Amino acid sequence: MAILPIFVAPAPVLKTKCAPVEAVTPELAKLMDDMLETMYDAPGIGLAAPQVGVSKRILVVDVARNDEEPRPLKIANPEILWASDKMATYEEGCLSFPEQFADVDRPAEVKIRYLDEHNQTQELHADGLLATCIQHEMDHLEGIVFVDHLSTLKRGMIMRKLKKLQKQRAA
Ligand code: GNR
Ligand code: NI
Repeated sequence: MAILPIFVAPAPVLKTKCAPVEAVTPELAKLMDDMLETMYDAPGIGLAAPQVGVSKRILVVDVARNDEEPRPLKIANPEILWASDKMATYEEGCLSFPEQFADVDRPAEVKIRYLDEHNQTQELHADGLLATCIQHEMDHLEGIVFVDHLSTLKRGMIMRKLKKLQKQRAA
């Protein structure tokens, strides 16, 4: 396994729509493992392939708390089959926007279909933080990031703070 570098906004790869995978090959299953290791190291609860510079429809998620057994999900080519009318608001962060947080509204529950690490079709009904995280990761596959859900004003504030932080880090 390997820890991969995470791309930070405004990297163009974060704005690029990802291509479906033809099949989850052993090489792509290894990428999923590397993404999980990268996510746990960060630490984060989800990671999408474009965040490690790969424009493919692949993501990993694990919303288990530290006091719980890990529950890694390895997902390729996800599709939303159903989304609840009921919405939920979470304070979101993103590993590509270090130290930036904002409330985002999304459907509270979703049902998805995807290919797992064995190239098998799976379906999953998600609610709570898992539903939010899966939707955040699926946005990344479309080149959409959480600040795209905010007002122009809030997005501008976050982009300025991020720029300042990057400048400090470089110095
Ligand atoms: O680690 C992460 N935390 C998080 C918190 C609330 C809603 C979404 C997320 S995903 C984020 C990791 C990340 O950037 N995934 O793309
Ligand atoms: Ni993110």
